[in-house]
Amino acid sequence: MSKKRIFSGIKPTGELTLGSYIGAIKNWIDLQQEYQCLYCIVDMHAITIRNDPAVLRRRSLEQLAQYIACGLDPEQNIIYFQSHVPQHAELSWILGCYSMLGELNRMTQFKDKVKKGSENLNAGIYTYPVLMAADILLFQSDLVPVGEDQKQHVELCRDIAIRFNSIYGETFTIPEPFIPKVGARIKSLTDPLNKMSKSDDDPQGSVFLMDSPDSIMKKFKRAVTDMENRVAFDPEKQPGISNLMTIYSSATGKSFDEISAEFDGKGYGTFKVAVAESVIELLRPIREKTEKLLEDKSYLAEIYRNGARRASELAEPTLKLVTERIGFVPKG
Ligand code: AQP
Repeated sequence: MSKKRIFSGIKPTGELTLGSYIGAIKNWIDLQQEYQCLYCIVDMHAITIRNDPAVLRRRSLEQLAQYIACGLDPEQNIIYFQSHVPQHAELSWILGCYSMLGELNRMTQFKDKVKKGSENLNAGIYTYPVLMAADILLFQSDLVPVGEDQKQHVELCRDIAIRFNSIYGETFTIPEPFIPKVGARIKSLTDPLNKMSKSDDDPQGSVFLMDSPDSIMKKFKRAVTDMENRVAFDPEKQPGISNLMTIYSSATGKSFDEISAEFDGKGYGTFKVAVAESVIELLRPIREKTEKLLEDKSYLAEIYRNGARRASELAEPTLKLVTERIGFVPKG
């Protein structure tokens, strides 16, 4: 039996964080043996915000190096830049014609951005979930590993696929969201009610994969906690401590009970230093390998060219089937 297929991606809108690693990449690594995986740098999604072109290019390459440094095998997985595979944009246009305004209006991420009153509320932000549906459906993906916040977009993708299939007959595989239990959402160190984000205005809230050990230690020492003075997992009453426990658990493999026992009566200061040290050791090899990979741009180019070629080959039969079904004249 052929392996089930997985598509996932991260947009290069900022430096990758510990949240990107624990919430996404770490899970991808666990999946790479069992599934056929496409791991994309979704640069087309990144341009819904304004970027300095040189910075976007640097971040995109850095993100590719980080995928590999984190342990993704470029032979086993298809790793590529979204903009190098034009079928993403082609299918996105078609699927846009099968997506209803009412559906897009209901997307929480879009509504949040409207509520925040961003100055750059462009059409790309609105149609972002359609492009995401195209990313997934283009490869007949079975599973989509995403964080809790992206679940609604995967549901929309399923609805679009079901609609298309019901009009034209079986065309798309209906994908399932795959949400990890631990680390589903890593919170900001300075604002533990909110997600740790690449583009957070407060860089003290996020630990970046390329942060120096010194900077990581400082960020954890300053992390917001509470007055309870006990290391217990209680996200309602103790969101900061619970977040630090999730991070520590992910870095060391220890359970929450083990962590509570280890720091019983020891105070938050000791706990914060232990979390920082575990993260420093977790990220050290990733940072060092990324730096090394970035020294050899031709190796990276070989990976992304090869990835784009393989992704494009895999996408072509689906796009051909879709265009036939909707009535475009075959290219011949
Ligand atoms: N803090 C997090 N905890 C758990 N998972 C996270 N992810 C990101 N941050 C965390 C997961 O990473 C995947 C890729 O996300 P993305 O970069 O494409 O979009 P995002 O979720 O919007 O990430 P950011 O860092 O918050 O980016 P910006 O600041 O640009 O909006 C997703 O599976 C996501 O859940």
